[in-house]
Amino acid sequence: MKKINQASLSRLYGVSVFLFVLLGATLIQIVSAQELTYTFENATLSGPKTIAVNGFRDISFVNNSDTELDMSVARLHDGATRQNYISVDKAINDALSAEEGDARQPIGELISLADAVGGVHLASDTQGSAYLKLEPGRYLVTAASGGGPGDPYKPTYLNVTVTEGERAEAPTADFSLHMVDFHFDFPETMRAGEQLWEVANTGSQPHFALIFRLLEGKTAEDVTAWMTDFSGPPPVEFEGGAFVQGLTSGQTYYTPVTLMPGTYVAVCPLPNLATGEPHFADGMVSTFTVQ
Ligand SMILES: [Cu+2]
Repeated sequence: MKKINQASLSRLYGVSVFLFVLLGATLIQIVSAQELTYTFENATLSGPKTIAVNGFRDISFVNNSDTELDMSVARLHDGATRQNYISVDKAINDALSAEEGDARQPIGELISLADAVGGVHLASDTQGSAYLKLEPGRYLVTAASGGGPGDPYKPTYLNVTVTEGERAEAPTADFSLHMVDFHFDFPETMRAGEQLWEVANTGSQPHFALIFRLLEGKTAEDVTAWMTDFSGPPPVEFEGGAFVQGLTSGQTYYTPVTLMPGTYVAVCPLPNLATGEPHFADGMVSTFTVQ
């Protein structure tokens, strides 16, 4: 039997320390490589296709294009396919941009296929972030431009799988917004500057919020009248507004929002699944002051 002397022992020890350090460095790299960024560039959406996490994760979204973009995330239900989701997503946007379109049926189908868990709305060549709740399952990230009247909806989709990973806790929010059927619970006065909002859809229908700064002398009624056909000059200032992404029932996400002093109005224009009337006609319109 070969005799192990002091020198070979210490060499062995040196090698194991080296391997241990190398392993540690690799593990640290894997963990920090889980910085999640989805980028839309050259008509292509790219980003991590597998994520190991369970809970609220901070996700960055980058729009390296010359158009406004919605980047959103949906969790597919068991049995729902990418193709099901894509055709329903197209049907909703076709209906929303048509003159007399009725998006109620495809919205109902979407609810049965997937949970809308949040996202960001980005101007051209900008980036943003949001904390989204990710649990093991199959997801689709969508980057979409257009969608209004005379502006074709152009979506790009990316399949993402979330596997069981470290439990991620929710961040601490500065403000909590609840969207219900059919109301927003904004206080009368909000603080100017950047805040992290927790947004929860505690209603039964999908909701989102367009948040506009009112032009001097304009009212919420002017906004809802303008939004029925978008004719005439807008009663709002687009700069300094905010966009709360669509969430299906029971979903919560966290979004940074920066408001400047002024009077704001929040509206949800999605159709009431029972009547077809916009949610703002049923009361989903709030005015608040930012100072
Ligand atoms: Cu709504």
